[in-house]
Amino acid sequence: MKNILSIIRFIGNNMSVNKITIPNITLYHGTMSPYGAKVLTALQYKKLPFSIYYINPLRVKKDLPIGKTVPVLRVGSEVKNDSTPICIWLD
Ligand SMILES: N[C@@H](CCC(=O)N[C@@H](CS)C(=O)NCC(=O)O)C(=O)O
Repeated sequence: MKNILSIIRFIGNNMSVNKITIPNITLYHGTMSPYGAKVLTALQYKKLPFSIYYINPLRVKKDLPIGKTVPVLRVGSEVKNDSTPICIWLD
């Protein structure tokens, strides 16, 4: 089941329709983070293909591409943090 989901996610992350390429979307999330859950919900609501990178709570600042808190969202080469601006960005 996990393999099927990763194949679907891979296809979703790499497919292009009529020359419009869907960028790779990665959510940097913490398992217990309500703010991360908010962005996760927004991604699911928008039916966007995305991957999740679970941040080790002991390495938050080291593992995040920007900022000091989760969530962080990468869309292609753009990266944003703070859940509310991220949700507005997705909208
Ligand atoms: N205003 C931020 C708050 C994010 C936040 O506080 N995240 C917590 C986890 S729920 C965090 O990353 N804390 C890291 C730390 O304290 O080292 C947002 O809405 O994204």
